[in-house]
Amino acid sequence: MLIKQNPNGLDRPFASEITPREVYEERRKFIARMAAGAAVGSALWEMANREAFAQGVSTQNAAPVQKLAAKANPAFSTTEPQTSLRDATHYNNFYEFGLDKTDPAENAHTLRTRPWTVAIEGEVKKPLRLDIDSLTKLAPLEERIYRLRCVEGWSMVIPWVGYSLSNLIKAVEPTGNAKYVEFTTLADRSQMPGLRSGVLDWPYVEGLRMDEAMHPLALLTVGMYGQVLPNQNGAPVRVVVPWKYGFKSPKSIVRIRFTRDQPKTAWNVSAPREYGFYSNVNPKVDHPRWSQATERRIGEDGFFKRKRDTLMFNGYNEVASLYVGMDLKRFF
Ligand SMILES: Nc1nc2c(c(=O)[nH]1)N[C@H]1C(S)=C(S)[C@@H](COP(=O)(O)O)O[C@H]1N2
Ligand SMILES: [Mo]
Repeated sequence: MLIKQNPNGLDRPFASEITPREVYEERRKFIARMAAGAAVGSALWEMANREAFAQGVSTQNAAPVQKLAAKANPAFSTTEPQTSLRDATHYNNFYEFGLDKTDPAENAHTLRTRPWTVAIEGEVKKPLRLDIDSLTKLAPLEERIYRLRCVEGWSMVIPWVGYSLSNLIKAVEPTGNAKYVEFTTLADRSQMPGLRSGVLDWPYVEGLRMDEAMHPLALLTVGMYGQVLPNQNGAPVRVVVPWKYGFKSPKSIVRIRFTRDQPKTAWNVSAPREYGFYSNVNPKVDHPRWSQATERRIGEDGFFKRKRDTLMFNGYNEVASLYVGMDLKRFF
């Protein structure tokens, strides 16, 4: 998120050279603290691994892989080659587990995804508190292969599992005052070592305008690659909004609130000049510190591989009607 693209034109950025100083310092503090806890942590981790071995499950992740059946939805899917599961689960942004791309895969095993309750409240006639199983069963699960583009200038193609967020919205019957939807994600220091970093005001909050949230492409997501979501990808429930930058897809959601006023979103609060409320993918509106015209597809990063052109709305032109008459340079 805060990492600038490599100014020397090579594909791979060198974090120490290009990371803003405050982030770099936060990261060093974080690493130092992690190292201090490592002696205890690694002993525990080894015990957990031994237990996992005994039970015959993967040692990569504390949780065994759980399959999740879903019907393919080709009408909502790209036919572009998919990013490998390995890349999609080892190159992540989930700052609650650290600032480096490999931190979530290493650290997110401490996230407890059960029991898990999501509160749906605010300007609604029928507020709901749903446990993760009821939430998963609220509508038939679909597999949708979406492009997701990070504001940092890389993208992936991932087969997500979930259903249109609109199903959940209709179930709670929003009042006429509901103009926006706010998503609040888990912020628990006992599970999330990254909360010690002051890089964002926790909890991580995101938001959408009602018509954006109602758009059928907006996906309430509980799985990927035919499995329940791995912790580092936002278990047990996240939202994926494929026409917006990746940070508009909040992970590990605990509250969905309907509001009259535009929600205060974490990235917008931290750097309002850099991250707007809308944050639609737009190759013509550069980030103040780098161009947004092109992107690197994860997995295609060879020395000779050309970058791809970034597409307006990440190629999801069907959402253009939501923004008719809006100056997208102003509402970035
Ligand atoms: N709670 C939470 N959600 C988050 C983030 C985060 O740091 N915390 N990072 C965002 C960013 S910047 C991106 S690009 C995507 C990355 O999703 P992925 O790791 O599943 O590809 O998650 C988004 N959702
Ligand atoms: Mo991102």
